[in-house]
Amino acid sequence: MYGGGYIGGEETLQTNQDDPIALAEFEARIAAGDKIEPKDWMPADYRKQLVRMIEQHAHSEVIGALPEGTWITRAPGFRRKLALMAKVQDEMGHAQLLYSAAETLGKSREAMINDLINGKSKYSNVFNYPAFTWADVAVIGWLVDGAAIVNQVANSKGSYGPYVRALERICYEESFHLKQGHDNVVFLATGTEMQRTMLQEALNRWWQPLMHFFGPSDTMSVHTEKLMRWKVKMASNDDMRQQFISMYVPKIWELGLTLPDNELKRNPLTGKWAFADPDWNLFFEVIKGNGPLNKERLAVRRTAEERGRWVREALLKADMKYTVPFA
Ligand code: FAQ
Repeated sequence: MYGGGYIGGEETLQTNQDDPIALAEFEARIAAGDKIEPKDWMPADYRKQLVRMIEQHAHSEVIGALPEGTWITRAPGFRRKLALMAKVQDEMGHAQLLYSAAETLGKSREAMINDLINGKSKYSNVFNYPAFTWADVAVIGWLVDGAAIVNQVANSKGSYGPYVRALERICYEESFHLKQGHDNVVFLATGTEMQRTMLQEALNRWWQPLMHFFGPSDTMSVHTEKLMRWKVKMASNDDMRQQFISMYVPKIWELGLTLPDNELKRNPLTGKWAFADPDWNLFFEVIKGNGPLNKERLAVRRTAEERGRWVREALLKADMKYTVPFA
């Protein structure tokens, strides 16, 4: 029996939610490194936090397919087009895996999709920006995927079985995406003056959204403390940001590119990087729905949902045992 949580989008309270013995046993299992499975007892807030986080992650994969997706028809050359198509398909596959993991916690896929298109659920800030040129696609493939890997490799060691198994598989595919993004970046970085300029401009555009990607600084983060105690989140926002910077800044500089942050500097004694504090007001505006492309992104998904309705209904009438969310 579920230990309390969402059923069909409604939150239900189980009688033993406040049972201190059950909670102590649960926390002991987490501390011992056990995986929690869907039918195990769990505190209502653990369930709620997981639904929130996995659902936001799934939505990010769906919306994240859009900036690159618009470049499939314009990819320079057949091989790059094939690789990009495969990547975009993978991202949608990740969404499927993640929605399935969230469904094990009792929230229906339909309720999740509705919350996305109605603007009730969040998705990653980074996908509310335009991909003006092919260099934006290269930067997304290398650095947005690189940032996602930092986060997902950490969280794949977490406590909730269905989520960590989904993340393990996702990480394999993201590693391929990273290589295709890196290949595109190196090609442009070693190309003509015009290609290098195009790449540098894209990098300048994406740096701030990438700094925001890991979430608000630890002092502003609302959920980190509890999520880390329950091993849902395995590193804090600032630690993940620091890890990303230390992995990628040297590689970016090696290519002769610059970053729009004059404060970026590695402390040789601690190995830690100093960097300019990201503009958090801008971040909160973007995640509230006021970024450059939030409205357009949701409008695209809403249209896809409407246009695919007849397919879902036809499949249901054909007595299929599952629903097809993205026809
Ligand atoms: N964007 O208390 P915290 C990808 C919200 S997948 C939007 O620190 P938390 C693949 C947060 O929800 C990318 N909102 O939150 C790909 C909360 O608001 P709420 C997605 C954000 O959960 C690549 C509030 O701020 N990855 O890229 C963001 O402890 C290329 C307070 O924040 C995941 O979702 C943000 N960046 O830590 C696809 C991974 N950051 O809900 C296509 C799983 C924070 O209370 C192409 N998620 N907020 O209203 C996580 O690891 C965590 O949820 C964090 C945030 C680290 C994102």
